[in-house]
Amino acid sequence: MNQEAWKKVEDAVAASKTTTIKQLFAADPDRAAKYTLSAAGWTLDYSKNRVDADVMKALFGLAKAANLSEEIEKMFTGAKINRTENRAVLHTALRNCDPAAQVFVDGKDVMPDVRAVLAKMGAFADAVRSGAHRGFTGKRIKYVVNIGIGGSDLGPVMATLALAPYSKRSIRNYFVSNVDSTHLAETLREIKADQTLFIVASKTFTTQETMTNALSAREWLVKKLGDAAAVAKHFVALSTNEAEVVKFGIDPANMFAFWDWVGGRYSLPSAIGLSLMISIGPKNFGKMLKGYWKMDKHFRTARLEKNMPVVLALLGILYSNVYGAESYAVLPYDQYLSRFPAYLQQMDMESNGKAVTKDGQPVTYSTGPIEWGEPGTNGQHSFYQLIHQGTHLIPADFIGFCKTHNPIGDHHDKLMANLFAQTEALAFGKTAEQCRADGDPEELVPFKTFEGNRPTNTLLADDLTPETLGALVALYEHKIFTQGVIWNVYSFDQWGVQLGKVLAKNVLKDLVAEKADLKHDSSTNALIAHYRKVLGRA
Ligand code: G6Q
Repeated sequence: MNQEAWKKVEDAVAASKTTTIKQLFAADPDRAAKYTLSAAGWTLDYSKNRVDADVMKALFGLAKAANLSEEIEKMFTGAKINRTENRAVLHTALRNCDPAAQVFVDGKDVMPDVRAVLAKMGAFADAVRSGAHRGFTGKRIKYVVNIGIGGSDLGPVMATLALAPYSKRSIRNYFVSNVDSTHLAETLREIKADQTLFIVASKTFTTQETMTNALSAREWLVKKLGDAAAVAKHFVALSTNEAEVVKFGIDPANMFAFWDWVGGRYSLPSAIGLSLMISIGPKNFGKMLKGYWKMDKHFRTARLEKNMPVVLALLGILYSNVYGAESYAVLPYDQYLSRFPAYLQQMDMESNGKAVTKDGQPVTYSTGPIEWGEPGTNGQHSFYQLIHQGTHLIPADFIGFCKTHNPIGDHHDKLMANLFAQTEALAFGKTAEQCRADGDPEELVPFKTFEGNRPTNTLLADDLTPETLGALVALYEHKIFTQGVIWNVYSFDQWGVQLGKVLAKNVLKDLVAEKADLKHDSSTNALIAHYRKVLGRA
């Protein structure tokens, strides 16, 4: 981080640190309006944060000192900003809805390929939905099973749940990710082979978990249908690796491509979204892309002070690096977004969970925060206690929609009342005097007092649609990008994930070897030996 700009942030915070959120509101009746932004169907109210004009100015200075605007341009125009893998970072090209747009990587415009794959996905999704594409025995497809993990799973799972109101209910979506055979077995119990489409989603097509699940699924299908030729009608692949797809036995005609400049955790708007597209249809998928695109354009063109992803990023940096917050909570007040926190967890923690700067030096400040959350109001009956009265500072993003897809009685008013009331209570707390005025006995006052001054952001949209979902995902993608730029880390590699892939292979050899020759540490050796003994291996 730029030292001079950082010092200004620290100075601005020091000057206002003792002022509480409550005092900030009391001092400025227009505060809510001043600290509210709109973009791509979303409104962000960030007034319930520990910031004043000076702190925000210093934070924007930090972004400017990191040349954020130039870095944004580099990403959008295909520069190889993922230097440790020597790749461009162009998930924004996947949802560039401008029919005349050109985006170049190594002198080649990638947009024609992007449009061609989208058209191929659309035609296939329509064929599955209409019944034009049928199974080997002539039956319609009723079950779609996405086999993938990490970036090839979490996005489609999250979005398929989120957009269930737009789904074709006669087609049921399943997602198998874990190499634990239970995940596959329990799914196979629910489906019928002659009505199932398996989508093998893997950028590399070499990931152990996915390949193991895909091979077992294929074996099951061939056994059930009694003919290996059935695979052609029941398996498609989403990948960048045609050679491996062919090796697996899937015809390239049934492969939907994407490219090395699409990171796994940013791949939902690529071919990886095929299961979602089959569920909600190409038209709705297109609307989701449009939502992403709107937020992309906002991020690229809005000045920093009015830029929603930038503001969210800077607030996150304030709490991580000045106030020492180690985590932040994302709390969607919408059941359809139940997997959104898990999806964001990967996006954020895999992107900025880095301890080395772009110059290869150890960072001297904390980077990627721990992200976690659950849908409201469930969380209120569990971990909110700690957010209100615990010793950790946990900034939180509250996400809600003014309208519901399921209007029943006054449920939605109650849901939203909870959202608004929580941010109010977190910011303003409850004083000892208020407790006494409420008649609390003196000995209980310390326990029933709420300090308040807990920061929150509130994100509101009219309703949860493909468009607002796309914009929401893009908002967090760009927030994370911005933080990576300011922390000066590479946000688009994931060597920790690669390490896991290699280590498991080494241990597997020792688990299954005829005779064990264990060369790990004493703990790992003992665990492997115990496992082998239980299974009767020498
Ligand atoms: C995402 C990560 C990782 C990846 C999975 C699956 O950014 O790289 O989560 O998506 O390891 O990889 P494949 O798609 O190659 O199977």
